[in-house]
Amino acid sequence: MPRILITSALPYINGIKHLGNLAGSMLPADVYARFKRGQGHEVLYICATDEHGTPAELAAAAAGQDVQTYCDEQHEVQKAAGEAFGLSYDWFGRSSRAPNRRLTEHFAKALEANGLIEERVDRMVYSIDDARFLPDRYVEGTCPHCGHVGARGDQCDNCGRLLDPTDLIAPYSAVSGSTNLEVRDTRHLYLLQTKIEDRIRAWIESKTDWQTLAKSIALKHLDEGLIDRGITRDLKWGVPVVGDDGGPRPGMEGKVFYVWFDAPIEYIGATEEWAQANDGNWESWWRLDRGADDVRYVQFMGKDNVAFHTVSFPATILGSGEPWKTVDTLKAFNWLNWYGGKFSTSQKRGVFMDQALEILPADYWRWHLTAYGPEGSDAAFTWEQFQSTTNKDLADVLGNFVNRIVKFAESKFEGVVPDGGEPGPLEAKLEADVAAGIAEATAAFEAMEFRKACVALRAVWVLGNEYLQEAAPWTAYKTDVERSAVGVRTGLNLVALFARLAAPVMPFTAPTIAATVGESDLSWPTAGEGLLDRLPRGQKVASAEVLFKKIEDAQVAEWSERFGGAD
Ligand code: B3M
Ligand code: ZN
Repeated sequence: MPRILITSALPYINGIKHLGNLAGSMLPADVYARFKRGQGHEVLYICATDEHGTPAELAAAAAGQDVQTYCDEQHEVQKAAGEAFGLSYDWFGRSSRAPNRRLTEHFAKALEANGLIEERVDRMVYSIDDARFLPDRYVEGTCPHCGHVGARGDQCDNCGRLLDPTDLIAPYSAVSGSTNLEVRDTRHLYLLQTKIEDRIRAWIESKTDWQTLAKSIALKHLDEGLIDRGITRDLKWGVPVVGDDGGPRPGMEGKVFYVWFDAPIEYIGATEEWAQANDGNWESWWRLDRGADDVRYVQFMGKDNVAFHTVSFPATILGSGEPWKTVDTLKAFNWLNWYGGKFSTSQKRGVFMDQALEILPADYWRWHLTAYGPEGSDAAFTWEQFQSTTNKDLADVLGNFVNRIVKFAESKFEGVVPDGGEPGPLEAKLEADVAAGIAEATAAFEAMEFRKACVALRAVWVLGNEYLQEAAPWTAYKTDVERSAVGVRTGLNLVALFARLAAPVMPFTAPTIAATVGESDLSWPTAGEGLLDRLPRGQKVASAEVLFKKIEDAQVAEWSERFGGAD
């Protein structure tokens, strides 16, 4: 059984994430981690806050705080939000911690030793009014490729192209809005991606099992032709560029590594943080020469992050010439939109992670965002759809089934799993159908096709409802108590099974469901376990309070008012 290493794109430190960020990386990574743990795999799920660079500096300035204080606070905020959503990170680190600094310096040295780093004098945008260089997001303007207004200096949000600040048309300072800019010379380190383009392409082409989204983005960037990239910036906040003596590298005083150079290295750095705190061995997860060859490494991210993970980070890792573990499967997600448009903090459009939990428990969101997430294409969140899926899938199909059968066992079978009676053809058919449904859900989770997996889960829940409809233990009870006992016993066993099936997506509710039939096993089920007759006869059952409350129209109206809706 391989060990499974999972990372989700590291959320920027600049404020709490919205549901789109959650749906496109952290949540599916968590569902997959839980699924794999449920199968008995050893799993290490790593995430961290991405704390360096212009986004952090700009957000701290806007909050009127120094960057360190801002990052300290925001890290705690994001960590707490993740926990509240049940994101089962084995470690949630910080890219500003010591292991990442050490590793970033290490990779830069290894790349330089391999002739892949060069000092160049670069022409950078300088703001006369702000008296500073304006790297990356410090400058905004019009995208030269698609004409999008408000493109940032590092990347266009509209067409996804990576940009250089000097590419922008009609640039202005994001600090002051000033257009009093000029281009000045400044010295920087360049990563010579052109020299390893062929190796990166060969590596990408070897990924024959990747889904189209990730692979096509990677190949598009390679086909456009790689350029050598500046990996340092004129900023104060970040990993300083040091020389051989450990002091500032001559000519590079006051410069730091580019945030996208050190951020992916934090996947490794955070694993080292985890190891330090847990007496673990981080190298056994990351170094092929230290036992990592049984590791399967899966990355989760939104599509805007794919280029950095299929070109820039591999350039660092492969270019080091050292035996690092590289990603085996990259699972990319499209956008979750808010109705027709984007989530927007300033325009009060969309729900952020902390607000979501103020209005409903995590599992409602987790189910909706997994079952109807932006997987094969962009998806739109609407309150109306959220209401409908919650009420149907969770309240009517799953919750209702559990309550109905457990309550009946309480009222007619003394609150225990009844003995007596023999399963017949109805149960045999159910067993076969359920086994097929589990196989389908398992295959979909294995393939990281989450929407499909949820369709399969729901289909199994529906089978349960159909079975109860046909077996009708409440009717049978009047004439044939043994027959009724079989129906109830089978139904209670289905409850235990449904809890196990729900566990990866709904980790808060699954234990409650299991507990109604006296169980706590939430491992992932396999057919052939005698799934419909596993509960000890006589085991106590007890109904829970309503598992899922229906969302009322009045709530939809209230939330649309507060967070934005159809208009
Ligand atoms: N922080 C971008 C983002 O939050 C970036 C991901 C880093 S992954 C190493 O979308
Ligand atoms: Zn563009």
